[in-house]
Amino acid sequence: MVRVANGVTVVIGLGISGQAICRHLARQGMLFMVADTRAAPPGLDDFQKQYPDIEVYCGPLTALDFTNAHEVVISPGVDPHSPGLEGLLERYNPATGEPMLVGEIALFVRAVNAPIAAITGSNAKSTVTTLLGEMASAAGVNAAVGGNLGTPALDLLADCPNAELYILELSSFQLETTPRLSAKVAAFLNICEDHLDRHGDMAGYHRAKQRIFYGAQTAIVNADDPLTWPEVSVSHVQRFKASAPEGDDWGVAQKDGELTLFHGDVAWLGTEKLAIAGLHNYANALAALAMGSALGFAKVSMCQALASFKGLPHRSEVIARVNGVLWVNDSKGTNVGATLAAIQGISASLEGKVILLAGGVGKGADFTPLAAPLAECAKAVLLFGIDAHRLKSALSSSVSVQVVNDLTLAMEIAWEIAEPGDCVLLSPACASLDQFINYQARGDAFRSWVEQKQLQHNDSG
Ligand code: UMA
Ligand code: ADP
Repeated sequence: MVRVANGVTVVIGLGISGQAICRHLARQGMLFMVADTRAAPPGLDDFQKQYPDIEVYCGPLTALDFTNAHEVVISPGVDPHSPGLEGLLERYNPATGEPMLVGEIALFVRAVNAPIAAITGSNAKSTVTTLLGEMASAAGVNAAVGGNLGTPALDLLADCPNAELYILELSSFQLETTPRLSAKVAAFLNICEDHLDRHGDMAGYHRAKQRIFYGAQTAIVNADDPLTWPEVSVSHVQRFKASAPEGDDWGVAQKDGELTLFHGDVAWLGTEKLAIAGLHNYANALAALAMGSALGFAKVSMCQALASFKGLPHRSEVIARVNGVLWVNDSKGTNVGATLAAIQGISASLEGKVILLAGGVGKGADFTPLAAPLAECAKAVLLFGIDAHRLKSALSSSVSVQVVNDLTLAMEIAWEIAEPGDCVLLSPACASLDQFINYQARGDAFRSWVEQKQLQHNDSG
């Protein structure tokens, strides 16, 4: 047994968040050590060079005795219910007034001295977080943007000490270990099955996401998705929906023959002015507008930022049109809800059929909601990765399905069967980690294959 010395904070995990937690504790002059379950966590050598006096324990958490620890701060990728951590979430810590085990965001809340705008949801977090950041910048507000996206939250405190606002994308993993966020504005965008392998079931996943509202002043919620509505009391609630608004809602409706974004009965911006497309993206725009309004941003600045926002790479990103076939990279579609949004967004304006490339790590999700929309609009589904056969069982009675070894093989088959007017869509409904380092590497592999094919095609033509 390795006994944690008296008064020492234990940082669990030496990944991106873990290292940010260490930097934060070092800045605060706290005594700390690191524990990581991996024999050789990535970045260990550099860490030890930078912090030669900090103890790093690599091995099972069950071999650690936390009795005398000051606090345990866990990385988001580690389950707080892992063996070895029993009882820590339930144990009261008299030094902090919080549980003995917390995550990085708890430390952020204690140290921050400007308001927090927080965004969670199964999908669209990064899009809305980025968009809100651009709205803040157009409105002349010095905002720091990060969290689950980009710079880890605790690094923002050091990098942007004069920020007037912190805009944080927060995952269920981060929220699960945040006792009280106290956000000025908290948005819960949508929820579909995801991360069930970690949270056990939808109830556990939903419970973690609901924590975004603890201590919030204003909640921004999806009018069409009651699971996003706060279960704790929040003074102000604003709703958005991807259809005509009711009452004071944010919504989208026809005006003078153009689909237009509305707040209540006031028209804000015609969707033809936007570079992002699809009803799901209009919902994202409305969520960001609702957040920006609650934060006091000027309407004109928000509309300006919205009109120039081109969307993020790997999210329904058009890569090329070759031989009349559209190739779209939605590698960030890592759950069923995202893939449904991509299929619906694309098939609405397609003359031909969709050829869907999907598969990877399914995280325990039920894939059957994809069957009916694919039956309507797909020519074929090409599956790869560890959960390809689970996807096949859910889809094969509705659409032509083929399991192949990897993404490259799927792209080669798609190239052969696609006809002018069709769209080859990479929207895997799964995480990438069985065959790629991350979703970006998967999307980059798709992009470079398509671009090379396009070059060959242009040369031969
Ligand atoms: N790990 C171990 N043992 C350990 C520590 C980690 O096996 O002791 C493993 C984890 O199980 C996981 C991997 O290492 O597979 C990384 O875990 P981590 O907690 O060290 O992750 P970080 O490198 O700190 O990155 C995390 C987020 N990753 C996760 O929550 C899994 C990053 O989000 C985030 O950008 C970063 O913190 C900064 O805040 C990525 C992500 O995939 C993009 N997030 C999930 C999502 O968006 O769906 C939640
Ligand atoms: P997150 O950070 O929550 O993963 P992203 O903005 O990165 O969100 O988008 C993730 C995936 O969700 C992409 O495939 C994107 O096309 C899809 N998506 C974007 N907006 C929505 C929405 N409102 N509903 C469902 N899926 C969406």
